Amino acid sequence: MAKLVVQPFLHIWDCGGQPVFLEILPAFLTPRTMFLLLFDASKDIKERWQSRQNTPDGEMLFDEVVNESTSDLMAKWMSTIHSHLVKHNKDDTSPSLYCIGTRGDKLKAKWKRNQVKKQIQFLFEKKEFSDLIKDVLIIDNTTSGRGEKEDPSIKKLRKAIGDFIEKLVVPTPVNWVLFRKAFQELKQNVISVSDAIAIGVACHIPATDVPEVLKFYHELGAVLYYPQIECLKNKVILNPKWFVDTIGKVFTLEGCEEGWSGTRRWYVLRNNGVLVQPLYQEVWQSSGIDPEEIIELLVHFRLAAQVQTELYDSRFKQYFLPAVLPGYTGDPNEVRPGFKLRASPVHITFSTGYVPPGFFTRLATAVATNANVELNFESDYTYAVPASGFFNQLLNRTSKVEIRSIYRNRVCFSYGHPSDDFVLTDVNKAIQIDVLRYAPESSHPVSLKLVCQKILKLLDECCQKVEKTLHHGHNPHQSSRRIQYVCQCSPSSDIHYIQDIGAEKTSSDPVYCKMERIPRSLTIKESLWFKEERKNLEKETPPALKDANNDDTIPKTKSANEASHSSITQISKSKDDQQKVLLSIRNLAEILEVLKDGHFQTTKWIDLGLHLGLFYDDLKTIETRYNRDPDQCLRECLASWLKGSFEATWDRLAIAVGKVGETTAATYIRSRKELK
Ligand SMILES: Nc1nc2c(ncn2[C@@H]2O[C@H](COP(=O)(O)OP(=O)(O)OP(=O)(O)O)[C@@H](O)[C@H]2O)c(=O)[nH]1
Ligand SMILES: [Zn+2]
Repeated sequence: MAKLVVQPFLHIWDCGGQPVFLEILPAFLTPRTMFLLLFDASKDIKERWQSRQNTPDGEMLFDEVVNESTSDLMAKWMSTIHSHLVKHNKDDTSPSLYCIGTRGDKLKAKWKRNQVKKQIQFLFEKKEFSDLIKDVLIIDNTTSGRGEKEDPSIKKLRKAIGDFIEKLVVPTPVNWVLFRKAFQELKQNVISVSDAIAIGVACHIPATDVPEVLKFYHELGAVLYYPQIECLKNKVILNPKWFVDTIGKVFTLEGCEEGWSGTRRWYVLRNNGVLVQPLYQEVWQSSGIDPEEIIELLVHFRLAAQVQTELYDSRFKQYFLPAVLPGYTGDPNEVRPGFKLRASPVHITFSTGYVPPGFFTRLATAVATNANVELNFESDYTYAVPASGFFNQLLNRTSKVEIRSIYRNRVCFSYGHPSDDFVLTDVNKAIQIDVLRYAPESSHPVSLKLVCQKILKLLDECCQKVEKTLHHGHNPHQSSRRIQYVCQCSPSSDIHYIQDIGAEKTSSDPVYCKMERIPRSLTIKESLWFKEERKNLEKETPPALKDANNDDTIPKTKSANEASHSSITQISKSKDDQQKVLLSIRNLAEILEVLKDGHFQTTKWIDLGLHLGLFYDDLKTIETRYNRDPDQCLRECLASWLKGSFEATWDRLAIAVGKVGETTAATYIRSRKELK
């Protein structure tokens, strides 16, 4: 082995808080990074965040106001960084994220600073990413570098950075260091892999080792090297910052300054998120990389998807780049009027509590490439609202509000032929799915029910693709993402979900929610997401229930709600009592005893937890906390289940126990609790 020398690396990425960076940056993060999340401590962190640009001559340009507060954005970044570190299995490293509130001088009173600090701490307390955050510092930059007068928090931060740089030092073979020095001397942005090999050989690195060395430097963020991307596999990007800036030209407003602003192609990009070939060829022609190769990279990271629209001359290629669009700040439930049938909203939720940054636009591009799907620009419409202002209201004036159908965080698609509308909206805590039919149900060859179910399947496939992209091919655990059905039990209540329901339910199964623990039938809008009752089960169903089901599953023409509500009481009465008894934490000892008597293998506790509906990440937390002791872990897992918002019954437990392969134990539970 060649002699090792220590080589310090320090690259600083200074990226704006603009939401578009949340989209681009995850593709370029490397694992050995210290993160400083900056926010303006003098502002209310619950207020909607507004993008601000400081021009060189000290002016401030105000950009879009987004639908997220500073605290939402901070939490999103924390969870992105967390998942970024997890995928690289960096659990051996100490946490390396600091939240830094600037303009501390505006908060004169100490209690005010502490209050802001507490608010930020509250964002990560008890979250799976809480261990990552080392400190929250409120700093006064105006004292920076002023010796004695300098804010002690700045000193603290400086020391933390210094310590981190020490740790960053990587023992590297001397010839590898030489190799990189040669790159730096070149002062070029990109070179070919064959040139890199020649340089490597000159530094006594065997030609066959060069790709490994390139990967090493890629991991450190010193170069970009993508052997897995066809068009870029023969290139080494020596200046990553330059590359990200080049790509960013179409994402930021920079292009406007360069004189393309008046053109149709620029308009189509700004307004519809469609990047046409003549535009990207022009923007990137002098970059030193073939524009087609840059586009392929964007496609690889799912920032772009090739589409066909009528917006531009069809001889040229077109790509959909939702990340360039402005954000939608209106009501997520607002849709184009005139629909005949609308499914209840469904949410895709995540165990972090937030939609992971970069997820939504990638989901949109993944969906846009599906053969049954088209971007739906046609559903742009205007509607009249009462105008604001005293005189306008006095004169009963209205003003027109233009609703566009495609935004960075809301995309309307058409699905199938004749088409239905299918809208995805990023509502921060979840991705909302709406499906609407504008044609009468009777005139359509495919039922909306079938369309809804196909859309769920399509979305699941697309989400998996996005997860792969965001995790660089590492497969994250499935259970961090879930489908939740928005409960329609009462129109006035806050958004909440139907509990304990999965795709395997049929539209005639009774459901519950946190507001209404008494089982009820699904409404027509909700039932669109579920299959019809399986026919072979019918003979086992008690007569009263069967009648109710028949009422509910036949396509209805009138008043679905009335029909379903009248059947609630019948269902709850007809069910076996023991089967429906809800278990609470008081039953924990008994459950443990029954499982023990049934010889349940405690080592299977994680799988059991998953089948009971617990989140994988929560189970992992239990595992670490209880040192992998199966008995303790099982007890905690069951306790979480009993305390959580699940419909905990002996029946559910027996089903889950059976699903993990413990069929004897499952039978034992059933016989002991006299279940069917
Ligand atoms: N009073 C006060 N002003 C500050 C403090 N920190 C930064 N500023 C001022 O805030 C303005 C913006 O600072 P920048 O460092 O450019 O902020 P930024 O968020 O990186 O902005 P971009 O570079 O445009 O993304 C500058 O005029 C700074 O002098 C502080 O602690 N107190
Ligand atoms: Zn409800």
